[in-house]
Amino acid sequence: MADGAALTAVELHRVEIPLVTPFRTSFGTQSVRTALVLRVRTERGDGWGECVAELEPLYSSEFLDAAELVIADHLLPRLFAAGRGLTADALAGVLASVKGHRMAKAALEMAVLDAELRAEGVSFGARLGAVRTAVDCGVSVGIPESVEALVELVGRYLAQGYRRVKLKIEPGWDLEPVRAVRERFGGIALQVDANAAYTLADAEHLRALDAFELVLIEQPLPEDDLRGHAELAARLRTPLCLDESITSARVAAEAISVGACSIVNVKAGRVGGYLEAVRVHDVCRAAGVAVWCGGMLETGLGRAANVALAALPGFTLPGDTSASERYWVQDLTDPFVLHDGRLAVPTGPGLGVEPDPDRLRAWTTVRRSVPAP
Ligand code: SMG
Ligand code: MG
Repeated sequence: MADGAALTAVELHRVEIPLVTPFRTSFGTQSVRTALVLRVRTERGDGWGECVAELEPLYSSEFLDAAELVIADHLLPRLFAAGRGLTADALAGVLASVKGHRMAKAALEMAVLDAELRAEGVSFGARLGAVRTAVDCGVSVGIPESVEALVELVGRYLAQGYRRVKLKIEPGWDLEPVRAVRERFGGIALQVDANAAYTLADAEHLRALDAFELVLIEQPLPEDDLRGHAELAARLRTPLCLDESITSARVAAEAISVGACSIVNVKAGRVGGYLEAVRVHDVCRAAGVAVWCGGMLETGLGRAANVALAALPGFTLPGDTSASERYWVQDLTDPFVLHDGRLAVPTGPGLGVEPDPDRLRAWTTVRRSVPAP
């Protein structure tokens, strides 16, 4: 097998970018996004990737320092050893002996895929199977200090054109904020995300959310509790959606078959890459389960890939694919701008966007380059 372009070096840039508003979820608050940007250098040109692991292992077990270490010490040696056998399609197989670390693997796959597509002159959207030129966008709203502040914030996002609003909830911040937003804004598309903050003992309490005609409730229970989600789903009228639990297309198929969810949030980092994300989409579509594209506060790099993914036919609900200005004063790439509640799918080769070299340099706190041996 010699149809790939061998890697000659990989650069790891740890980047810190301040968020325009702090983002609070049930597991913590972020005011600055620390991202790991990868640049792969290959015989046929460069490619960019972004690792969505968070600074601390609070969303999932992965975290940035671990991702950096596993990439440098365990994943790159395997990619270098693959030589010209390394294609984006082959990458997951090359790394399969390393267990877990899906966000780290996904970032490498994204960069290798980007290099490949740039060399071929093909866009991410075309490669993944996009059928739309623009995607409907929602916005994910963190937990602010008060219900009044929340209503104010939601009003601002709706005025900007977002087509759906997602509220973060946790015990003690659920019925009241949801009621306030529903009463103030009428029949908007509204959904909630609990980031696994509840247990099955809260089933009756969560059932009170049925009164608000939500699009869905996202990940109310722990990541490994498919059975609990199935029991809860049977007791609620509101559709259950899984995020953290869905770590592969196989798990998606299992979750659907046991009745643990009827909608799936697709995040490429969480499932090990954009190619597996497409397989999650395929499994769900075949089962008649709607999917939407999740978000991990990506820079324009990850956003470009997410928007391309969200243009696949099964992505029938608006995603957490918000415009650059929802997150940053300035994005790492040219900004993604909302038009009529939609973002345009990039059409250029690969991701169709690149980091601005000056901003990348200015915002990088640690940079290291790992050359091929
Ligand atoms: O990228 O707009 C975004 C954030 C979307 O709410 C969002 N993501 O559980 O779905 C989720 C969270 C995980 C990241 S919180 C830092
Ligand atoms: Mg979520």
